[in-house]
Amino acid sequence: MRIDIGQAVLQENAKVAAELRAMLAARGILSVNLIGSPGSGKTAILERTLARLRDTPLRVAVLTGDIQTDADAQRLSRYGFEARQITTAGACHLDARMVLRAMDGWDLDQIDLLLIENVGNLVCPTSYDLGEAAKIVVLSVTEGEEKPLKYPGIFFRSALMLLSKCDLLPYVPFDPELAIRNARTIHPEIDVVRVSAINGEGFDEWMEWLLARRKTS
Ligand SMILES: Nc1nc2c(ncn2[C@@H]2O[C@H](COP(=O)(O)OP(=O)(O)OP(=O)(O)O)[C@@H](O)[C@H]2O)c(=O)[nH]1
Ligand SMILES: [Mg+2]
Repeated sequence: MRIDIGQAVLQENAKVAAELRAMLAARGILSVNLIGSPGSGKTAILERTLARLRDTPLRVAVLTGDIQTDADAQRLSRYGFEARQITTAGACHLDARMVLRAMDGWDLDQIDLLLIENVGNLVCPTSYDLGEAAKIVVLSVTEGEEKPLKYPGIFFRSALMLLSKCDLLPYVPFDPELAIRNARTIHPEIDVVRVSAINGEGFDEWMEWLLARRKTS
């Protein structure tokens, strides 16, 4: 008998993710899962997002995944919200059980929005449902316009592409229109917001996108 371990792992993850999704839905918590290459700017986006969310009544919690170190959780805990690190000790993605475990002890009735930063990787996190309402792919302008074509899975599954580091556009040979066309070749309905965590470009639009999701989820 041939046992497909990969499939079994994904099926088990799907079960836990379904539990997680039901748990979050029962409490009206919106959860989003940010996925992108190492250094694409996920934590920087979340830092600026948390700074903006301080001006809203929303109660936010953040989970951030890395193979080693709690450096990102330290950065994210400066904004007055709960932030916890998940260190995967080698795994190139978060899974639903890691998320469930990391939430242990949180009073879910005190949370409106759960922001999850996945391990920096454009491939492995794609197949792992974390019970989120939406996956968001972060592509920075230093990575090349062809990335959506080379790594189609994550672009196909994401509701939104955050095109990050747009402040660098004058200095790098990157055509944002082509990158967006490529993303929409893979996923015609994908939303796109151009952002810069350095100068705040696009953050009004990104916050609007996020808060609109909360109303509809
Ligand atoms: N110019 C510019 N640099 C940025 C921007 N966002 C992030 N950076 C820089 O890019 C580098 C990586 O940013 P991070 O936010 O740590 O990236 P990350 O995706 O969280 O990285 P991992 O968690 O390791 O996958 C840092 O040196 C940031 O200062 C941006 O909008 N513009
Ligand atoms: Mg990070």
